[in-house]
Amino acid sequence: MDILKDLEAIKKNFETETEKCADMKQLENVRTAFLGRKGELNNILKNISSLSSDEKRVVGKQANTLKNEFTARLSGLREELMDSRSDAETDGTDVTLPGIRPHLGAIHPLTKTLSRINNIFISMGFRIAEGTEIETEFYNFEALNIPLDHPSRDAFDTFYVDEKYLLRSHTSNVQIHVMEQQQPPIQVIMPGRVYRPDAVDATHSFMFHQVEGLMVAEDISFSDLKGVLLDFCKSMFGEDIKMRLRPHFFPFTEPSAEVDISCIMCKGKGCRVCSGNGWLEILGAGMVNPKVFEAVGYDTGKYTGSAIGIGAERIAMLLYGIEDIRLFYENDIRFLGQFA
Ligand code: 2NL
Repeated sequence: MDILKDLEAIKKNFETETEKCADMKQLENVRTAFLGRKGELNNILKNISSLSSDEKRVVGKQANTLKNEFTARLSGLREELMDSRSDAETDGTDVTLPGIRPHLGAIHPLTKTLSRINNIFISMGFRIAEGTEIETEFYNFEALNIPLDHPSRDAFDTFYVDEKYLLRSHTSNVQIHVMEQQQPPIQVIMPGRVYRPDAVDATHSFMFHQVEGLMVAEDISFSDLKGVLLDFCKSMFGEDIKMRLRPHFFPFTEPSAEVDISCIMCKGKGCRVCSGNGWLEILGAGMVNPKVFEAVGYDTGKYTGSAIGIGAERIAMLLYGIEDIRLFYENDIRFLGQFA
């Protein structure tokens, strides 16, 4: 039967052609030439109708066997070619290697703390005010009842840019500008950098961040201040925190207090963090000294106010258990990476 000889020839031909296959493109050409719709095998089967049914069975069977053989051979060849693909074809890239993780950044612990502080006050109705870090002596000292000859000025006397300007030692300068520009009621916070002539050690820095708060209206009382402080402490450190006020002196407030919370580590029992006494000092506050209102031209018979000064680094150190303030500013990736 001629047709079986033809099939035999096709098989030989297929073997020769596959032997010569060196890449995927040639392999694809061989596949279409032999197995494609217009390929060699289909060509044979086209003429099958002229055969007797016995012959049809034999030829059909043989053609099917070849089709399976060819398919198996081609897929084997495909695997071989994949494995031996040259660097030129693959671009020298080993796509099976694990990927390189991108380096993800994170928010600085101090920035996180500042946003939390800001958000707590915003939730109580405070607005944020900002000012400049370079300021005149009037806004940084005189308006805040810290006259040139007053001994408390020493603690704040800071870096002078020239005769007239200096780096602010608190963000209170912003409050003065706000009060000059608008009448009460006022409810603002001022976050920002401040500078003090402190020797640098684990808990002191010549630059740190403050959030000051100011409330002024016709009948602001000390209990209003206490309510705001307690709300802040609980939002920051947890509902079961305890708070106490100790009398203190600030030139810009009278009376003034330092605010302590029950130790967040030992819950007041006494430990290394609270030096054994169960309390942690976290901020200062008081009723605005009428001298400050006089400096901005407010009617001291009509208005009272309260003010708060928070050191952001102090809060962040307590929250995250950071024992050296200098770590905030050194940009050491081993430190910063711990807050990702
Ligand atoms: C602290 C204490 C404080 C203020 C800041 C203030 C501002 C105006 C009027 C009155 Cl305009 N007071 N600020 C009041 C009490 C304490 O800071 O230890 N800060 C780190």
